[in-house]
Amino acid sequence: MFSKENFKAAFLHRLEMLCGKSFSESTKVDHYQTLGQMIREYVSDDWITTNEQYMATKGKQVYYLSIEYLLGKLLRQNLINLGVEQTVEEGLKELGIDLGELEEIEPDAGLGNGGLGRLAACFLDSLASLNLPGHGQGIRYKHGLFEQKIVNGYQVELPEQWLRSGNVWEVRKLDLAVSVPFWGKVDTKMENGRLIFQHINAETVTAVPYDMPVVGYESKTVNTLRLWNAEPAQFPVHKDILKYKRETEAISEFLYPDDTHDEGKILRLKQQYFLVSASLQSIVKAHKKQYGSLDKLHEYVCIHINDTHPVLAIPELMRILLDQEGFGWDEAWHITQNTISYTNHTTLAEALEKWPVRIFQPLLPRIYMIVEEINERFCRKLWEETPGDWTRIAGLAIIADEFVQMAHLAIVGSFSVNGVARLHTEILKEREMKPFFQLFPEKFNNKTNGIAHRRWLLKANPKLSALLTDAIGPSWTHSANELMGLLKYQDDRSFLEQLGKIKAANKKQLAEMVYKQTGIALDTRAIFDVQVKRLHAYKRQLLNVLHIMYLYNQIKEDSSFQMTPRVFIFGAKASPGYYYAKKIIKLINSVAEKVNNDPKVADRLKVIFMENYRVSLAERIFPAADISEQISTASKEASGTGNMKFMINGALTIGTLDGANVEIHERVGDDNIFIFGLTAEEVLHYYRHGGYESVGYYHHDKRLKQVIDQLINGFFPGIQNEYEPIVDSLLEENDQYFVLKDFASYINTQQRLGSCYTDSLNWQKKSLINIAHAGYFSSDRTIKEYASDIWGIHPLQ
Ligand code: 26Q
Repeated sequence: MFSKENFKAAFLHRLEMLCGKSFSESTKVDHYQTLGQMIREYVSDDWITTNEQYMATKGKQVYYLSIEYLLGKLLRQNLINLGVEQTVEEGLKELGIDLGELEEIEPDAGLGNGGLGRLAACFLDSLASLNLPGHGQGIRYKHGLFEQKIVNGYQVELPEQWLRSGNVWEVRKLDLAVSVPFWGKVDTKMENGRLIFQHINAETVTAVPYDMPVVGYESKTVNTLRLWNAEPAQFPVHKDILKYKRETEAISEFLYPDDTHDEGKILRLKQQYFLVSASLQSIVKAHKKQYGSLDKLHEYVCIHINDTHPVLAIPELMRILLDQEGFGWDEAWHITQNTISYTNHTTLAEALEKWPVRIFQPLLPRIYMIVEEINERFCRKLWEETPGDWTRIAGLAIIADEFVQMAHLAIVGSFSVNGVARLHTEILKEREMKPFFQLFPEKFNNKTNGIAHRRWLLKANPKLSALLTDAIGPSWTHSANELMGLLKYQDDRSFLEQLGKIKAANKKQLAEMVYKQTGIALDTRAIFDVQVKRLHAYKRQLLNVLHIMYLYNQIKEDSSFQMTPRVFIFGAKASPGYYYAKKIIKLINSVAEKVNNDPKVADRLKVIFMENYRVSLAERIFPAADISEQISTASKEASGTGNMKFMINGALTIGTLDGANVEIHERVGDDNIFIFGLTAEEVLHYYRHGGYESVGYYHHDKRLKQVIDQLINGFFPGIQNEYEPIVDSLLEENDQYFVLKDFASYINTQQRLGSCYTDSLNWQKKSLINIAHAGYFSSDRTIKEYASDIWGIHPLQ
């Protein structure tokens, strides 16, 4: 069927057709484009068939709405999922082409900031691989998350350009374009005794879908990721055409590079409504074409909103049902509430979205009216329950103090609200969303996050994957739980040694890359201790840095000090406007410079900051890690998913009992993870009682006093006031994230971990136990839970 010889002939033929050159004149870029086209063509039959089957079987389908998809590269993953990786790799090799080099040409699709966007990408993989009818909808940002350069230790942001040479995976579908209205006003009139609402004088934007195939792993299913592009309408009615064109195109120009702070920028709200309105129009159109009306929409369609960013799906669906389809309020509300489900990804107050009415109302006048009506009916209900209790009602209201509370709208307008790890869901129910939980206990549920193990293990770590398949057979690629079969090797010396050799080989590969980029040579016998994630105060990269400074001081001052050699690796982007996060990046680089240039510590310490952390870099880092740093202030990290990617690659976690770390700990047991620090309950207790006295810790712990003083006493050559804000955050502002409080516990645990590492066989056993238990954290498990408990969708046979 798909033989190597056929592939080679087809490839050469296609190359000539596409590039109009002979093979000898062609470039790597030509080869990449050619291969990409071939794959897309190879997929297209199954893509069409999948859609036809969804139509024919009339099963329920889910649409996942997300403002972010952090896809990374697609070439090799698609080849793997289609089961042709080996044939293609060998065929290309015979033509003198290295598949690895073609992979380098593909830019990362970086349409997301971090965890939330990557989760959406992992979910798409699992949906298709499980033959589930689930599609994604998002925005086709012209520029994904900024590219990070480090200049003189500081982060500098450059615009990302993933579409520069086109995108081989997408199909533009102009015939499916829809228009999205902004501004203008709402006109009311009576028609046949009914009040009719019309949005007039609107400025409309054309939303053009670009569809990307989502190929299931060794399955015939090809689902769709639909990304919307904003374009000027064909016949704009606008005074200033250039201004209109500029403003229109701006909607899908940039991804907002912030993963927490809700800045309340109008363009962000435009993006959200643009995504929602275009998606709903296309969903409704398809549904009506098949079923004629929307009265049973909720029986055939589920619309899932990834955080509150697409929450306008609720009033938008109401608008369609009321204004276009002529439903009465109660029926429209019934359909809407039973169609929408919602995931919360945070409890950080500053990340909870709220929009000022003065921005919302003029931009989306009809949508605002509907939100007002939803709010009024909801508040009336509250009033009937507790008449006169205005404090309660104001606390729950969707619109209060001239702000629209997006999370409140999401909870009231959906049938399911879920958190992303057990602890996170409990905190939502018991604290952050407690009054809502009391109102709607049946809506709340937990869905612990997961990762696409076929990307983060099978693709990212081919050596380990081959060993696993040798040991337990290939079925783990479909059913990650099969990894438990590894446990029978936990005392098999030769197996553990092989595991160790693979880790060493992966570390060597990473070290080579680091050497090429920085000229710094790493000792691969050292512990590779890694913290890669967005930079945020609550994630406490600072705690990690202070520990490194402490180690440095010990080596310098105490000639008898013993430690296992360490390489500390960081990767992190800071939101461009996040002053404090940028300071921490500079600090990491200052520490790196100090440490890496001091011959006295050279045999024991190295610090590496890897520029431009992104999906494709992550795929090289996780397989090479010995230690996974998951050290957020307990209660702050909703789940974390990097923790799972490290675990499945055999790294051991040092972490707090936060997010999904709690569930990792529960599975691997005390002996196979390094837990330290305050618990979530303790942290929340301190917050309720006004925090703790950080200054006392500074004065009473010499080690701590020394490293904090070094931030401002000239320890870093040529740097004077740079780190004053960090010191202030720890002492003047009373250390909101408990860095000082957890310091002693952290360094003790690090010390214990270091000794533990020297018993290599025992370490490999712990590593094996982690890999074996990581199967639970496959997004296949997560998606099966969403499918059965929330969405009510079933696999295609
Ligand atoms: C909101 C309004 C305006 C501008 C930006 C935003 C915005 C954008 C992105 C707010 C939040 C995000 C992303 C949040 C995120 O990534 N959260 C992470 O989600 C992961 C998947 O559930 C969890 O594992 C992490 O714990 C959580 O931090």
